[in-house]
Amino acid sequence: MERTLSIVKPDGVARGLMGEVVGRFEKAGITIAAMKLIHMTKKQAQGFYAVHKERPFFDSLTDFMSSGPCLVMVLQGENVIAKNRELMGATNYKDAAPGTIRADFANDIEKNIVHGSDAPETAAFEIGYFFNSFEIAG
Ligand code: 3AN
Repeated sequence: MERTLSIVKPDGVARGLMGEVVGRFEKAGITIAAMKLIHMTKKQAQGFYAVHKERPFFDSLTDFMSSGPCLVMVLQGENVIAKNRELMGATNYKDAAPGTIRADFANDIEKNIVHGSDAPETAAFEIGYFFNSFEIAG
């Protein structure tokens, strides 16, 4: 059993894609153990993406992530970190496999609809960034 953090980013929420993304998780048999809408400040977005602070896109990315509400979720299940990343598709929508969320909906490398943790350590940090233990069911 594994947990991962999923985010429907501000572009996905604004475009009405929350239901679409949640539906894909449900159809894939992934358990949603927690979910809430949040609107991050710039500082909170900088803290979340601290691993990317030296990257040239950090300022723009944290502006974007604090520009509107995000749907943050804890997903749970066997191998769920990899499963979620498979459903999301590659970071660059141009490289994303057909049928993935990013291939179907993204048209920008930064505003790419969803985020998913990439390893158990990052999942633990990212889940703890948004949720306390009482907010996670299951
Ligand atoms: P992923 O979200 O697929 O794990 P990361 O962790 O490499 O990708 O990047 C975090 C986020 O930073 C991406 N989801 C995307 O929004 C943004 N990003 C990544 N690479 C670029 C880039 N070359 N230009 C602009 N934004 C980028």
